[in-house]
Amino acid sequence: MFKNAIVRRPGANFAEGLTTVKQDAPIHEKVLEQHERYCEALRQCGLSLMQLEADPRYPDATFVEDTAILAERCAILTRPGAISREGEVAGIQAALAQFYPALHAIRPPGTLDGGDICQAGDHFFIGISNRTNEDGAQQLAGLLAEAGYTSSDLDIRALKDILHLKSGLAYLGDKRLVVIEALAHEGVLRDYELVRVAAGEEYAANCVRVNDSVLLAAGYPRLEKVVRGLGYPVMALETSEFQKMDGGLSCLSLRF
Ligand code: CIR
Repeated sequence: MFKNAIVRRPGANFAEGLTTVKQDAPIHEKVLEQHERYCEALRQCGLSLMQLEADPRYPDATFVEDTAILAERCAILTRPGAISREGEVAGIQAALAQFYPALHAIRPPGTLDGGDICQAGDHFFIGISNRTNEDGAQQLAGLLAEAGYTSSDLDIRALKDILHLKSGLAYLGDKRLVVIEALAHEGVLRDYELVRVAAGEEYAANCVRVNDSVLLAAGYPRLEKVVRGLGYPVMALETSEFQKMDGGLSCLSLRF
């Protein structure tokens, strides 16, 4: 069960963040509205929210998930793989200090984005991507092992359509993973029940189980039906403006 979440308001320069999506720029009013709905959904799931102010130095800073790995038995500050995002970690460190007495950190030359880390109970999948390098993955595996967690790596560098591992993989609980077809054949996933995302709905794979509910991007009816059919209450949320910046639902909060 999660009790808390940290979010950061999107700044006025949100549209200046990194993106590979060739679409119109996000509309600021809609960004704020979608972010507010997201915060409301987390509250409805029973979480207490720490809402950090926008930080204009870092247009991507609303994607707080990338800055830390939070588990019951350990907390680790990351070292984001994009240089423009490195400075985001200091602000999160300050926010986390009141919740975690000890914070570990990924050190150079390691890089690691939280979006590449998928926790499945006591096991963690670590994506090696254009943001998370092998050194960062190894450091994380070591820190997790010290805290009694196991982990396995998944190399996603050849998958051009996803930025982070969690762009294509989510843990629903109950030994069940939501997965895009391109990852479904990975050996390390073989002990799990796989909920495969239909072609054309890949973006929705980045869903988030929060306590009893699943937050799902709105507009992906096939996955929504399957997840509801498995018995999870679904909260469908508009994400169009975050999608324009390569972001999804999980990136917008740190839940713990
Ligand atoms: C970036 O490229 O870093 C941001 N524009 C999007 C980060 C999305 N984060 C995530 O999937 N965890």
